[in-house]
Amino acid sequence: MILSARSRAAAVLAVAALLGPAASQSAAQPAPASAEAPAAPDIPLGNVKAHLAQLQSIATANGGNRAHGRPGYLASVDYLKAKLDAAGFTTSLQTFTASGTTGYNLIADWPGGDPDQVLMAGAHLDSTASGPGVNDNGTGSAAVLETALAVSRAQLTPTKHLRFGWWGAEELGLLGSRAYVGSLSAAQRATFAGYLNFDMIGSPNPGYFVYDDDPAIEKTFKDHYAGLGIPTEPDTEGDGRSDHASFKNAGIPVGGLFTGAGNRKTAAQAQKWGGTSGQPFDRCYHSSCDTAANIDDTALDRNSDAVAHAVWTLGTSGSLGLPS
Ligand code: DPN
Ligand code: CA
Ligand code: ZN
Repeated sequence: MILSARSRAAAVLAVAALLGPAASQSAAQPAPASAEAPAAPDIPLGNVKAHLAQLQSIATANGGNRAHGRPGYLASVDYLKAKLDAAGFTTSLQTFTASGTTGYNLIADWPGGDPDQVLMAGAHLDSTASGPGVNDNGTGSAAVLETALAVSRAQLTPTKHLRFGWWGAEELGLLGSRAYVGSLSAAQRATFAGYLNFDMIGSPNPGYFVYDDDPAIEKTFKDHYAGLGIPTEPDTEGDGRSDHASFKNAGIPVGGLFTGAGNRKTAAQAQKWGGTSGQPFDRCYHSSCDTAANIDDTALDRNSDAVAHAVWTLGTSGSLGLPS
């Protein structure tokens, strides 16, 4: 039987009540290490939006964008790195060259976990040169950051080794993630249990798309949404078009979430998700109006919680696969 942490606590109390005071002390002992995973936290939307406000300010102060090779990109890296360093992560900057300019990936490792089972969550941090890129991809970047900070707040002791990554130059063709995966030896690649990608997860006319890729990862997201009564669809618009492709090409299991880009929401999708049929999921995709106003808060909140759910569920399960 699978119980949530809350219902497990209730069950322990109920058993203790039946057995009386003598038994209640042993029933309250800490659960053995083999017990089910700890429940994921509810990621505070306000924290995620505060990161988006900072990324918007960085773009505004740097010519309106956070693109590869522009000052707004490195300022974005600096903002995230300071938060992660303060939270106890081991961070590193990986450099690569793209379009004759230095690019940067930010990598943050949470100490502990099995080094031969790495679970990585990532997002591209660069915008296009056309705008601030708050939905694409401030949202994925902020949700992954806030999940990492939640790991620190919980002082999580996962079974897997947790790594978080923010990629440069995705908008030039997945170049940062390709450089990262290319820098790994075959032995290092073999340590990856999975890579979770988040690119555009707060689109203003949102859909709820789950990458139809590694079945165990996909199931983790779909079960989460099914439990909330929110219908999902496989991602057809974004398939292979973001940084997960770099990992998949190396044989690493991948999954992720997406709320839609330039494609238009159908009538059937508007029926199940609300919003406006016949209009793009993100009418500001790759344009100057992809600002802090270009966000659906409910989608961003739900997807941020789903990021944390997947990191907790997959990161604290006992094997390469899912808990049964
Ligand atoms: N690759 C994304 C971009 O940054 O433009 C667009 C995209 C993201 C498409 C996710 C599909 C899925
Ligand atoms: Ca939340
Ligand atoms: Zn993107």
